[in-house]
Amino acid sequence: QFAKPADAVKYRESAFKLMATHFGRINAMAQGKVPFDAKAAQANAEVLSVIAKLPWDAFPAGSNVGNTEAKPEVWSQPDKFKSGAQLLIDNVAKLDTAARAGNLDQIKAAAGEVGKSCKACHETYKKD
Ligand code: ASC
Repeated sequence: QFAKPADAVKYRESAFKLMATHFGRINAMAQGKVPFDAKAAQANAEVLSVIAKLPWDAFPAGSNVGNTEAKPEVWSQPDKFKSGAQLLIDNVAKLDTAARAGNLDQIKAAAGEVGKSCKACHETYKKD
């Protein structure tokens, strides 16, 4: 799928970067830092739902290379890593549902859970 291990690193970093961008826009509304815009929340959640599925196939064996921020635990605890990824995907789906409904209270709750999913994996699988 990737010609070189470094291509996988670049791909997953790009996906995480986009995830942070689109989640950040929703989270700013959820946290009251910018005014709630239902249409923008919905558009960003739709994109986020797709992006949240992308990074996980970009951790092939042998791609713990270069200046990757991934810890070796990604490859030594693959089942736990996968279930953490799935939890994020599920929580993002709930955020998408809340955003489609245009319900800010639901968006706040769901965004909180998404943030927790990000953080939980970072603690184990990402270098600081
Ligand atoms: C974000 C972002 C993360 C997570 C994390 C949650 O918006 O860029 O990496 O949330 O900070 O704790």
